[in-house]
Formats: sequence, structure tokens, C-alpha cells
Amino acid sequence: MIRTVTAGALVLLATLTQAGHGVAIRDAWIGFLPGDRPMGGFFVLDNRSGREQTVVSVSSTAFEDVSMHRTIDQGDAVTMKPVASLSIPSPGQVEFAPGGYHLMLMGPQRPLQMGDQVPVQLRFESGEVATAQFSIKPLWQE
Ligand SMILES: [Cu+2]
Repeated sequence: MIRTVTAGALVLLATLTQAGHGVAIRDAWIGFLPGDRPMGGFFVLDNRSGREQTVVSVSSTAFEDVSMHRTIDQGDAVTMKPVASLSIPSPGQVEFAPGGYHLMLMGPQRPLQMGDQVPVQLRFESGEVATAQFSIKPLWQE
């Protein structure tokens, strides 16, 4: 079980909050890998907006390419599949965690190191955009 404690990682979505909605991204972190290897991004998306919210794209100024993936354990093989969009009922939450849903972050625009914070944007079907700061952390944490 991987646990992260990210002080102050609760990032309320300004646009959604202003609109009287409630979607929060919390415990946002990226598992560090050196060089140009793709890194996984993890967080909890908490939807209390009163309506279903669908994430349709993700991006970051710190990476050339960001996409949503899901790790699927097929018994004899573990594969990753792209996730085009992801709907979260309200109230409800989705956990992006190692072994399941994750962000795949490719091509860091500058060398990253432990402790860095990088912004990631989630775009919703409604057109609203949420930005959260993701902390670069060791991939394996007990
Ligand atoms: Cu992946």
C-alpha cells in the first residue's frame, strides 16, 4: 500500500469553486524516474459538485505529453491502456494510484528533481479547467 502525505495538497478548483461547484484534487504527486523515462502521476479527484464530471484531457507545461492511463493486470501480463475520458459521479471520487489509473507524463521540459512542484491541468467536458501542483516524490513509498 502506497501512502503519501502531502501537506497543503488540497487544491480547490478556482473556476469550479467560484461557480459554486466542488471538485478537488488532493494528494497529487509524480513518481520520480531519472532521465527521459515516462513518469506516473497520482492523485485523488473528489467530486462534490452535484453533477457528474468528466475529465477529457490532461496537460502540463512541464511535460511534452500527458495522458490518462489505466494499468490492467491480466494475470499473466500487466498492460497499460490509454483512457480517453473518465467520468466521476457526484458525490464520488476516483483515485489515481500505482497499479490503476494514472497520468503518464512524457518528455520533461527541464530536468526534474525530488521536491519539485509541477502544474498539471485537467480539462473537463464542461469546459472548465483545474490546475493542481504535483510534487515530485520517490516512486516507491511505504
Ligand atoms: Cu501508463
